[in-house]
Amino acid sequence: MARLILVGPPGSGKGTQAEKICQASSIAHISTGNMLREEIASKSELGKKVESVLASGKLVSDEIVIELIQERVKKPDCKNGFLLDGFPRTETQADALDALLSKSGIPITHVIELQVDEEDLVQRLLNRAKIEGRADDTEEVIRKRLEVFHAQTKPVIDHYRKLSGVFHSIDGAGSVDEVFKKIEEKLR
Ligand code: B4P
Repeated sequence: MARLILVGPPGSGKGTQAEKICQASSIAHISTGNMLREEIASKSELGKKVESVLASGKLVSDEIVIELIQERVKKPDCKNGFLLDGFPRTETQADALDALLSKSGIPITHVIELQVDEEDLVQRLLNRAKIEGRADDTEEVIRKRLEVFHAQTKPVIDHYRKLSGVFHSIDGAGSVDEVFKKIEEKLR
């Protein structure tokens, strides 16, 4: 049973690859970004609270995101395995995940890192802005998200890097299918 974490900077292809992986292996796709955007779209209390945070490129509080994950992994579709996309993003979130998984005796099987040149990341997200118009895909906010990634998420990835046999770093340049092929090889 696969339990994956997909890590990388904004625009590295996490959401894109997560959908392909989950479809191919019938595991649940857990994207904290999507969950937060759904809350915003439904105008829930939580959505109202986090809308300006997402639009600014900063991170939503650990407390909110950890609670979302704790509830989400209990759902029946996670029984066959799951892929975490965009979580954990801080050391506090990583500690909470460790505690949650060790309590349930279900260790992570793979951590996949996607590496992409920084200017390519900005270009990808600016291209997406033209198609989807996401509030956080302006150049100023994209740069802020990259800054937040380096300050808060990079240390989390460096922590997982030490897990030999579990951690795999993948070159995220190239077409979506080329990158997916490289991930599939690691998952085999
Ligand atoms: P996310 O939704 O996780 O946004 P993201 O990091 O930009 O990744 P996304 O999955 O959307 O993009 P992808 O790289 O696939 O987070 C958004 C916000 O939510 C955060 O800033 C934060 O405020 C909040 N949040 C989420 N999780 C949180 C947490 N745990 N704690 C606190 N706050 C949290 O794709 C980008 C673009 O590149 C797409 O247009 C795609 O088509 C393109 N692309 C992908 N692969 C490509 C390729 N190989 N070649 C060319 N283009 C490619």
